[in-house]
Amino acid sequence: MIPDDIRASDPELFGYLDAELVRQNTTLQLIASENFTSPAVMAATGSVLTNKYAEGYPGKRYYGGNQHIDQVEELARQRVTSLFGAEHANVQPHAGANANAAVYLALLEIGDTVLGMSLDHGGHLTHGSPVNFSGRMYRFCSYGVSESDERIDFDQLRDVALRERPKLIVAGATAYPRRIEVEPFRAIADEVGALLMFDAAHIAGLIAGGAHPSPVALADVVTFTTHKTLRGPRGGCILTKAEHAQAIDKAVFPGLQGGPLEHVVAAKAVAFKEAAQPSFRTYAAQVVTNAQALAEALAGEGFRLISGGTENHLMLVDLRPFDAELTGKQAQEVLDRAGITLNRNAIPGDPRSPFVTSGVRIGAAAVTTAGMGVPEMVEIAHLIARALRERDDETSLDAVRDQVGVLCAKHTPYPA
Ligand code: DSN
Repeated sequence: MIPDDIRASDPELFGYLDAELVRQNTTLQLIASENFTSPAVMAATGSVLTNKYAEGYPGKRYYGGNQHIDQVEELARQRVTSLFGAEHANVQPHAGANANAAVYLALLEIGDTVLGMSLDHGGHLTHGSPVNFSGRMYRFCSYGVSESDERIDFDQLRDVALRERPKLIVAGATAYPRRIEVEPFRAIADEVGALLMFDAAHIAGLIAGGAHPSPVALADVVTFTTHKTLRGPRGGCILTKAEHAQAIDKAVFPGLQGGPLEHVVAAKAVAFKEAAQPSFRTYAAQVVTNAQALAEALAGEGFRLISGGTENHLMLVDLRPFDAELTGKQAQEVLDRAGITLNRNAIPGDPRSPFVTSGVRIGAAAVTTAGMGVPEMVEIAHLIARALRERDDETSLDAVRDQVGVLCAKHTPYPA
């Protein structure tokens, strides 16, 4: 993918990029927040737009020479508002964390109370973790999943909201395998007079593709990343009601960020167009079908699925019924050796530390992009189980890695 003359100009650096391409093409990518972008998205990301400063917004820039940049950013805004049926969009956040920070900056004062999902039940660092700016600058309280069904506990959420009277409620998660309906969040927010932000980072592609319900009509603000199920470049985006548009734009720039990454904004525009195609609806539905097939096959191998399964692109796997001694950390390391990439993840009520964990998180978005379907999901479950069961036997791990190679050779994301 890298032209020979460019590779020759810096063999050391481009050698690493070549090696990463081989890794992505020949091993299984099951990290739930990753995907494979199209060559068009990568072409925009690697374009001349990386050279341009464009602080401000279309028509209101602090630098000259932005006539084409304005067209690019306006196109991105139009495409994303049309894709999600939103009143206003800010496409400049460099990442999901920046998008969330900008919303807090726009809607809150330092020290205001916010209610978000706790990190150890599937929330995100920016939903109030004490080690994150969110938990240090705002008074976060949290809700989680219920012990009985491991789904969001709306009774608890309402109790906490009534007691703490948050100014903002944050819906959304990074490790939650069920659909998140916006209606109960809206009802509780209205009851306590709170604003509602929906962090759709993980499921934006499922929403765009019609596989999940959209929170856009009922949430005051929706944030998301463009590189997970939405399959665009790494970056963030904010959709908002018109009444918050000015505050959100001011919070992103000049409040939080300097010059926007317009090459990434261009790549976002490409991804928004791709996500509006009928084929993306087929993709989003297949992601959910594949995740469910993988979850079912893993259950058949003796793993326990948090909440009993999945309704989105990811699953959280409790390793303990499969092998009480096996930690998430060990599983991640063993599977890496076998060519299967995923991440350890705390499960609700995990007795082990977040660095060790009793679970792993698995996503189907990237392997679905690579063209895999239900039969491959069943095979992947067998390969995961075999690698973990026979983890002390290097010959077995080599055999699994060979089978992974065969699978990836049939479904290569970036063929030569
Ligand atoms: N790091 C992302 C994830 O893996 O879910 C969230 O920011």
